[in-house]
Amino acid sequence: MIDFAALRKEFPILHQEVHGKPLVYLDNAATTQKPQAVIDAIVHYYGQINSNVHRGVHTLSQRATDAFEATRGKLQKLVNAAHEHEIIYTTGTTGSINLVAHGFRSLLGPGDEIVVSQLEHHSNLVPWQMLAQHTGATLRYIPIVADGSLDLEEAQRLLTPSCKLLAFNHISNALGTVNPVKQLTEWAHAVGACVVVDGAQGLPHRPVDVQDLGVDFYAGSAHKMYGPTGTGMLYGRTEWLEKLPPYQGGGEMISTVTMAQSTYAGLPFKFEAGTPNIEAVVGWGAALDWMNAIGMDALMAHEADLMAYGTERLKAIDGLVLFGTAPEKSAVLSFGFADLHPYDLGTLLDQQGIAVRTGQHCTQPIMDYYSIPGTVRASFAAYSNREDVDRLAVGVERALRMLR
Ligand code: C6P
Repeated sequence: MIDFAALRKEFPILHQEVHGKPLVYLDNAATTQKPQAVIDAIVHYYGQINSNVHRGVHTLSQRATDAFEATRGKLQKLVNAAHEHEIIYTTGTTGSINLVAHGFRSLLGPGDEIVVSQLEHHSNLVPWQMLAQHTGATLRYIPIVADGSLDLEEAQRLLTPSCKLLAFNHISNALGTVNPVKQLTEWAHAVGACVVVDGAQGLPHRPVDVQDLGVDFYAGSAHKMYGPTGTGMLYGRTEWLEKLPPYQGGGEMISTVTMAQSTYAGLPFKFEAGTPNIEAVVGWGAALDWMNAIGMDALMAHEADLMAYGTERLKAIDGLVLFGTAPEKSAVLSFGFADLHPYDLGTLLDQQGIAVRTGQHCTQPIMDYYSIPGTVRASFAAYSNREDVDRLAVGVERALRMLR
């Protein structure tokens, strides 16, 4: 049995006041806070083993390399990748998706189609627009329906032999919708398309088994799962990683370099040019250990309780509209009021020490679908509790009295 109240004490940042009120941090979909274990791992890295990786025979470099590579093994286990070399370190989900999109420049042309959903973060949309512009391929969109889930009939219609690539998220950051990854992947593979999943919100909130899901690529960010900013991963199936050309050229990604030409390193290093964000990768390893100690089942049960309680508390507020009511949702409550701008509400919540995100959440097509300027988004993590939800509900009521 996990003691979630005790676990909250491991996050030093949560124990402070903002505008004279105890902080309520409900912006976890933007980034999670870091437990002491992660902070300690980074301090230890810089205090004891800082060195460049894969480059020196000296002891510190080997220690740094071991710590750096240990995280790759943990990530392989986390997503059940068949091989460790299928985990590529990147700068984050955005970096991962751009790597794939760039690689597809040499694989697509006019007549080919890229299918993306309307539910995407701009990170899983703009790179495909750029790819379409570059190659002459056509971009098509799976629309969303009123509850914020994907129109699956339309998805099936769009998945024709012309579709060479399907990209969608595991979980929507704006609405919390959990998408049927396995089903969509099966449909895409039936027409020969490659499947790219944005797992920025999937990895922190759901178990991920890339072999069971069957996906070709799965992207994630450390900072959304209690780890540091500036690093992330791309899982890629070996066949696809071998097919894609390198993303960036530089040190580490080569096998031989002459004045005339270069040959490239094997996986995963072919995609890891330059000195990586070593301390962040090491810190991510500590975050993965921390999450493992809780276990995904306990985490999901905890967050499901907060979602049920939060939905009930918010729905009781007069005039509140909840955006995203799909049957399977995760850790996000997005809401608004017909007569109020989300920024005004967010500002008044901040005055009460409550941190939420307001606006479009980098998902403008979703906001356009609902014809709204944005939402107020409360999002949960392991350390969130019912008291946070109560403070949010009371805070919203108070803000409403001030604004109306
Ligand atoms: N969403 C949010 O507040 P990066 O910035 O590369 O770590 O992650 C980008 C990204 C991609 N896909 C999804 C589904 C995401 O949620 C995010 C990041 C944050 O919702 C910051 S915009």
